[in-house]
Amino acid sequence: MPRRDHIGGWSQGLEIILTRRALITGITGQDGTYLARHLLAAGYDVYGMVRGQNSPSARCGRQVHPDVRLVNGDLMDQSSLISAVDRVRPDEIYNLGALSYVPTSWRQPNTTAEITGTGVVRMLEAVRIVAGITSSRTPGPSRPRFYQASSSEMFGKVRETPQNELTPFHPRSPYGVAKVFGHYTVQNYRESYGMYAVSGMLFNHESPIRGPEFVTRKVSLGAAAVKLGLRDSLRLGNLMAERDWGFAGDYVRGMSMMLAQDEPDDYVLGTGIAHSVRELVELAFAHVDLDWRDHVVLDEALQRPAEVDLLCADATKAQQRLGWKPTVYFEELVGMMVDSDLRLLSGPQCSEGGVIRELADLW
Ligand code: NAP
Ligand code: G4F
Repeated sequence: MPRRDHIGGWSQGLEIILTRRALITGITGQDGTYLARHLLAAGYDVYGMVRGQNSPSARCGRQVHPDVRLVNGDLMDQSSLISAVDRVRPDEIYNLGALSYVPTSWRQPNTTAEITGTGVVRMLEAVRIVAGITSSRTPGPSRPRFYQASSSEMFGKVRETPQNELTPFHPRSPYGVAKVFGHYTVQNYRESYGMYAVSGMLFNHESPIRGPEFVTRKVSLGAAAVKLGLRDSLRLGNLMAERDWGFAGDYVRGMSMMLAQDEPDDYVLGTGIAHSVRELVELAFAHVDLDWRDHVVLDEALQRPAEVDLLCADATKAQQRLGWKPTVYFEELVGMMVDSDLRLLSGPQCSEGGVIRELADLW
């Protein structure tokens, strides 16, 4: 049943009843895909921003949901963002676009700062300018709601465990630094302009469509590839690092819950349970009846210049105020990912060799 509502403010109070409209940056990514599905099922008109001919995902042929309408825009380019927001006039904006792979951020720190950090200012400015929000702290009739994809990477070298909304930041990578900048920018626009802008401080969340460079997917693909005899080994870096891994489908539900509150605020989302990379590998290989020690090769080159040793969420605030809680935990998640990759690597795509070749380059 489509959810219908008064148009948030773009109509300047006209009593027109319209379907709510969401604009998602990062629509081609994991979270963009899950969020689009979630909002479409809730009856939203969903618009996704794509980088047009510059999009690596478009070149790789990643599909966006057919019911999502596409608009062009690049977080590096202010004018394109103003045009996109002006064209869509969204009630809700989800800024998920980022250079999100942590190791790349050391190789491209300036680009990371531009996309993952300053990109947040550009999106907020686009919304502010198109909505006609001035320096007055009294919000006008036009009050679109803005979600920023903040990250547990901001906690970095953690000052306490578990981490909550008040835990101090100590980012360990150019990516983490850029996310801290974006996070404080959202807070500042809320305080300066009365904008409805929130940050979700999300811990690692994964799925069968997670990018193959991230460790969970690298391991699920690796275990499936070894089981099917497509490879003998998997090269990995630091097995001691611990993360709080949850399921992406649960986290996009949390994003939408944050924008449904009367007042804007920031929330941590995570399962509250940390596991090591070693446990991840052990579980994934055991799932296909293999012993990881026969196949995993440690590679010094995959160690990071500065590591985040342990992340573990305290999501009490989200549980109490939003009523959010995860439905999928580590063991089920890993099994789901390995099973999906067994199907993927056994399927026709793989006889073409495309997926495996792409992975061989990454590994
Ligand atoms: P992802 O799969 O890496 O997707 C990143 C998206 O950003 C892609 O759609 C990419 O588009 C887009 N993008 C990159 N550069 C852009 C630019 N210049 N302009 C516009 N879009 C651009 O990331 P994800 O896992 O879905 O994560 C979504 C967001 O949540 C990111 O901001 C990430 O940093 C943050 N986050 C993720 C996690 C997690 O565990 N997944 C946890 C905390 C926070 P192309 O297809 O054009 O490259
Ligand atoms: O899967 P990862 O690359 O994720 P990381 O660095 O935690 O970042 C992800 O989660 C963040 C939220 O905390 C997001 F903000 C960010 O955008 C991204 O989605 O690495 C996880 C851990 C690291 O400690 C890494 O050193 O796995 C360790 N690891 C060990 N071997 C490896 C590998 N990581 C990767 N990617 N590849 C390896 O071979």
